[in-house]
Amino acid sequence: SIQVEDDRSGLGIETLRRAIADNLFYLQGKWPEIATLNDFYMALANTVRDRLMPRWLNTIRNYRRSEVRVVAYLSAEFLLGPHLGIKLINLGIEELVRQAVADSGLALEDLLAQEEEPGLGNGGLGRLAACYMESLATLEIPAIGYGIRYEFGIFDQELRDGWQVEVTDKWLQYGNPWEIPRPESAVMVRFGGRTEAYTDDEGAYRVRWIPARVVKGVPYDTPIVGYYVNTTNTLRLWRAEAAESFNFQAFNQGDYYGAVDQKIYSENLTKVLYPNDEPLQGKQLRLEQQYFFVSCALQDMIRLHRGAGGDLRQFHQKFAVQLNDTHPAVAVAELMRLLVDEHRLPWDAAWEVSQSTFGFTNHTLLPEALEKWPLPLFGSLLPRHLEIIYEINQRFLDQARVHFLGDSQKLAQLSLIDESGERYVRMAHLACVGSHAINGVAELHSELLKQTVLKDFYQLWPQKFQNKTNGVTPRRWLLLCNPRLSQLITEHIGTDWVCQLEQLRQLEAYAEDREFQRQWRQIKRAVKQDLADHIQQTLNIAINPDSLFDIQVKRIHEYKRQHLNVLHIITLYNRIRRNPDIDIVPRTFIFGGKAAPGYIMAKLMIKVITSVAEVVNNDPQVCDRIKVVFLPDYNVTNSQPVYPAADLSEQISTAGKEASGTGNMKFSLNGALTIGTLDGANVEIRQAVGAENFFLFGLTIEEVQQLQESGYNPWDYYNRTPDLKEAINLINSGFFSHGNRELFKPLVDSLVYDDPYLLLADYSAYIDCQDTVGQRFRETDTWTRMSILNSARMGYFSSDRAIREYCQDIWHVTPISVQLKP
Ligand code: DL6
Repeated sequence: SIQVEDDRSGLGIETLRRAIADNLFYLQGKWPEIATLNDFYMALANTVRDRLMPRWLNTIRNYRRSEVRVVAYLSAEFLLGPHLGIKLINLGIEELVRQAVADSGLALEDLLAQEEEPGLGNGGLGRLAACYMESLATLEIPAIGYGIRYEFGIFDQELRDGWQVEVTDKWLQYGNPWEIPRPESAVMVRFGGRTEAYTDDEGAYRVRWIPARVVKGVPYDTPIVGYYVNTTNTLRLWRAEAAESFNFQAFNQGDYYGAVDQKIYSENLTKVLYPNDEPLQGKQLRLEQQYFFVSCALQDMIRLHRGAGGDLRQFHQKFAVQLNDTHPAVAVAELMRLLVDEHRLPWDAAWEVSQSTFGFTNHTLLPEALEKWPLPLFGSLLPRHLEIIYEINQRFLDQARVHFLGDSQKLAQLSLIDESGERYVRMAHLACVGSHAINGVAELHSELLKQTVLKDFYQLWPQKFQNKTNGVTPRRWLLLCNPRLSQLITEHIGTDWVCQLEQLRQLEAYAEDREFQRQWRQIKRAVKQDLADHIQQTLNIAINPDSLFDIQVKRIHEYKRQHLNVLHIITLYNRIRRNPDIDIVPRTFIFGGKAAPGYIMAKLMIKVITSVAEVVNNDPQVCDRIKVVFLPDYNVTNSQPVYPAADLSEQISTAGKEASGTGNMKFSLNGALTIGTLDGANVEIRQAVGAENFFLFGLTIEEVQQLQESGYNPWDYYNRTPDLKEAINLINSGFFSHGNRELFKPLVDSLVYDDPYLLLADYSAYIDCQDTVGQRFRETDTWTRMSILNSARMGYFSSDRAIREYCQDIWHVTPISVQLKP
């Protein structure tokens, strides 16, 4: 009999080719002769989307069954990175598609490069949410991600004259083949206005909210497919629209602009992602964004639950909701409002449901990032929620009063309302009170939470506190980004590591194996060559692939101390200037990262890096022993070739400042050695890979605290450390700024007179440690062994492990395998 493959699901090379051509014609409206590369990308993306549609729909069908408990991950940011590559891998069709595309005369890599990544996040927190969504699907956990469909994500970074310039991100300009709008599932979200009390039909006292404005939330769904499983979960992102797209009354009165005002106001809500690191107080739009997506998400969950015949008193049995930092914390008040005001549950029953529903993850100890909203702003935007928060607070403080025997200072510290000066609503406190579990993102961070910012809550409810050390997905961060190394690993230990990262430990057996070491080195060399070629082509800087690739890529921030790295570069440079024949290990310093647009010092840090680069790279005396590169527009796409090419990973934050880090994990997984402080997850990485395979330096948290308490004076360090003084003086002299002595003055002054992040105190230890790195790099076999052991021992840092822990300890959910209905 003749077998014909369906064009929308078939996986034969010929079928795939036909499907791509078909999509090019019917969806893009192009012949191959006039199609752009982007047209081909769109045609291919739609071909792939077709092939995951049966899995997606069957997954949704499965979750409708009422007994299934679903994780709802609420996050203001999802930094997904490009879809096509990971979807090909997870569907197991990469090679087939490569072939089909090649038969049409195209290279898959060229099509992959067309994708504009959805940059719907700032950095670590948003990227973690993306890794978790991927692991949830791979582990076959019923889950849905809820967030905001920003029209403009994180800005694109350009460098002009060495300065960061922000350019609007236009990720949607050519359309997005990965999303499906669902206008039929839109919900209404209210803002402003007032509340009024009334008595209902049964004589009960109730409150209704009479809003001033209503905005429509429209969901856009994106499939997140797991690795070699049918489970394809949904990421549901909300876009704001006008409730009435046109105000006809105003229009009829001749007020055309008034008529469209409402539309503009509403659509502004989800226009743009806020870059972090800026004080948010007073940013009404940001609070509107937070409430908007939270309300959309909860209304959606309630609709789904009731649609499946569920009782709202059992809402928590249907949904486990995780609050990704405080950005969605207003969910606690919104769920109470929905249950009490709209669905008429008694307060106590509603509170029981809410507390059983929510878990809260904290991602930072930096005081400036702990959200609090001025009371007048909060009250004018969400008047009913403020009343509910007062009620929650009163009941909570009554409970706390008993525990702390009326200690009024304690109660003021715990209160959901900060009344120490201008009054604020404290979002972290709301999240803590409204959740049954609170977690930090690395062991050290979770401990510090208990000792510092959430100390009083820990005293009250120690049982609520947990740790969930972050993890990264091995599919994107090894299999996809480093195919050569993945293949070598698979050849030696099989494929199980992809979903059981602990299996990498089997590589330990090869750590001393000369032939394996040779192959390991060969791959690192090839990947470094690729990055060198890319840098040559895009930045016109020649770098030596045999030099030590010393890489620091992350957001630019004083606490992350990119400027400490710069002081090391200048120190090496001074050594060469003093002794031009000095024998040092050739190094290529690579930086990448964005600075928040309003963070002047971070922008100056970028300028100092690029200025040092300009001088050092062009100084003939240096003879190419040092090269400095700043990779512009660091994002997920651009990061993927970077992690595999690193010899050394810089994780040099001041102890106590980095909650966890996840870049540190991606580097180690790809065989880079770390130079790092005892901060965030570095502590656990070092334990895992072995202290002898990690370059540790710097003050511990206790030492940082002691130093600060005893009156830290950076000026003394400056004066008593000649190399440090020389490096700082060189910056100060205008040497890197064409004689301009003013340019870097704010940076230098901040270091020598204030130095809140203790660079000067850590400088000598850092330089000594870097010298050890240099020596060790020359011992090629030793270095290779250390590199292999780093990868081999990174199993724990898989996001699969992290998600399993969340499932077991917080969400109490279990996998269900999705069957495809023929
Ligand atoms: O947990 C993910 C990530 C951590 O790895 C970083 O250490 C931490 O800085 C980051 N936190 C944020 C802060 N945003 N807020 N709030 O992105 O989270």
